Amino acid sequence: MDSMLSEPPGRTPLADGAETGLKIVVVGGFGVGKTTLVRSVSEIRPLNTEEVMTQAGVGVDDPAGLTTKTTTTVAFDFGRISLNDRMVLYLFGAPGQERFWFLWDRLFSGTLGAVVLVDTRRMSESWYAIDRLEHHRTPFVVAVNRFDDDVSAFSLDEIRQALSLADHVPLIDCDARVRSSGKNVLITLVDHLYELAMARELTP
Ligand SMILES: Nc1nc2c(ncn2[C@@H]2O[C@H](COP(=O)(O)OP(=O)(O)OP(=O)(O)O)[C@@H](O)[C@H]2O)c(=O)[nH]1
Ligand SMILES: [Mg+2]
Repeated sequence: MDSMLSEPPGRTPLADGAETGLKIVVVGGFGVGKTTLVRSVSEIRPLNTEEVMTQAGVGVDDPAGLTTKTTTTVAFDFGRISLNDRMVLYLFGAPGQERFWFLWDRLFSGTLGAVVLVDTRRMSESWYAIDRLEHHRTPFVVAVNRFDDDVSAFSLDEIRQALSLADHVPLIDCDARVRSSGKNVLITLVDHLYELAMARELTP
């Protein structure tokens, strides 16, 4: 994570009035920036289970052109962010590599909503995440993590089509390294969850 771009996590205590805790998962393919997002928004020192990728992983860990990536998540990331005095999100970042995908279904248990992170250079990496969330009927938003060396410049409409996303699924740009941008993704998800809850209430 680029420390210039996000504030270091402090030891913010949980607000006394915090009464609503929501479990949120951050999913997506290998190296799309899930750990980076959890780290940049978390107000506590995040738990990361990063392991260095070594020669032993050649042919198994596919960095797919991610030349600066040296570690990978082998279990999950955990962080916390208070959206306001009452609402706290508990963030779980999933491991991106296929050999750890068996952990996802457990991670989804009790989850209220999810963020699917997408790297437009490797969009197909996100299909599995979307498929699993739809299977679990977990509401989600899709956030496009724009990398500096990404020259593809796909528009959000093109990305929506490529991922076959329904119109009601929120799709936004973000920079996973920037706290305010990550927070905006989470607020978009909470707004979406709220709208879905309201629509359910209005349905006779
Ligand atoms: N330039 C740029 N680099 C980024 C961005 N987001 C993440 N990175 C870098 O990309 C690499 C991958 O980020 P991670 O957060 O480890 O990705 P991940 O999705 O958790 O990866 P796995 O857990 O291994 O699947 C790291 O070196 C980050 O510093 C971004 O928006 N722009
Ligand atoms: Mg990770």
